[in-house]
Amino acid sequence: PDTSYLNLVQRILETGVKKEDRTGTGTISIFGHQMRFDLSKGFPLLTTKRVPFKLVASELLWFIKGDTNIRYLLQNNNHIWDEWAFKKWVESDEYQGPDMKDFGLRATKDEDFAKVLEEQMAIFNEKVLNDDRFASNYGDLGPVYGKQWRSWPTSNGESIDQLKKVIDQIKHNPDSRRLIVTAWNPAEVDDMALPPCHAFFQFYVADGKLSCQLHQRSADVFLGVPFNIASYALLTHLIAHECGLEVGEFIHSFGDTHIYVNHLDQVNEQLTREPKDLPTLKINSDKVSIFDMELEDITIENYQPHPSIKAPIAV
Ligand code: THF
Repeated sequence: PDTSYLNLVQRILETGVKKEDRTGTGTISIFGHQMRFDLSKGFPLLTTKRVPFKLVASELLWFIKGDTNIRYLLQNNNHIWDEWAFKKWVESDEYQGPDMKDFGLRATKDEDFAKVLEEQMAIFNEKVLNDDRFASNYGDLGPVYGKQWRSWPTSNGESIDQLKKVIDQIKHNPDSRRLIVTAWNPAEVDDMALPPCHAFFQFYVADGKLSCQLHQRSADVFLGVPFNIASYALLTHLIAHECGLEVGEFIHSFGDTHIYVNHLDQVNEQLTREPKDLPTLKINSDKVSIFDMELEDITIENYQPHPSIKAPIAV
């Protein structure tokens, strides 16, 4: 069940190199890795710590909608993108509050500052939720995943709905070797709050089964990767459901694969835990199109993981 994930963690601890990074936190890193998950054998949600599946699902539905504004996430009590919107806000001319330079790193080292940050983020979130003008100016992360998946801009002013097209191709041209969606748009990377980490994915249909392979350029193995595995497994299930296919494999390929140095106690704790049976995914069979799916249509059953393990996110 969690074995391939725990093997990845082990491999980084044993062979990784110490490497500084953009966030100033420091990582242990390897370059290049691949994991395979047979989706017919259970849903790959880690069992050696609790992964909040509702947050995975609401983030994926947000991508599928083509949304790039965190307001939808906040409405669903999902805070995994808050820091990146907040960063754009505190770097803007309109922000007049206390100095927030390097807030992510400072909050892990200074408790008083962490309180001030928490207050400022609460004020920010409240405004994104309730003030339309503020939300459209500062709740938006720029042309991130949702925009590239659903409306990649072309040079003649039109746009390409990559997700709709790929589903259409899976239905009508399943042997195609071009079943691709890319979020990595070189022309727009500089306008994004964060350039895409899970950047490029491809589908494959054989024996009535749908498989998906992702290339992830940068992977935060403790906090991000458990979400990323579950997110693409869910996407593969949803598309297979719409196309009348069974699920095959999810293949997760990585570039810079790292453990932040302030997650080392957490991964060592996790390595001592015995994996449990995988849960199963249930999709509301009254709905067909992934574009009609809502949070309550997607549920996870028989999930009895070990307790969650907290860790600070690097910004
Ligand atoms: N930045 C970094 N440093 N790591 C990432 O994994 C990451 N992402 C997204 C964007 N930037 C990133 C955001 N995804 C959590 C999980 C996924 C995230 C961001 C944060 C997280 O903190 N998870 C907690 C639970 C959080 C909660 O309950 O609110 C956990 O314990 O799993 C990767 O795409």
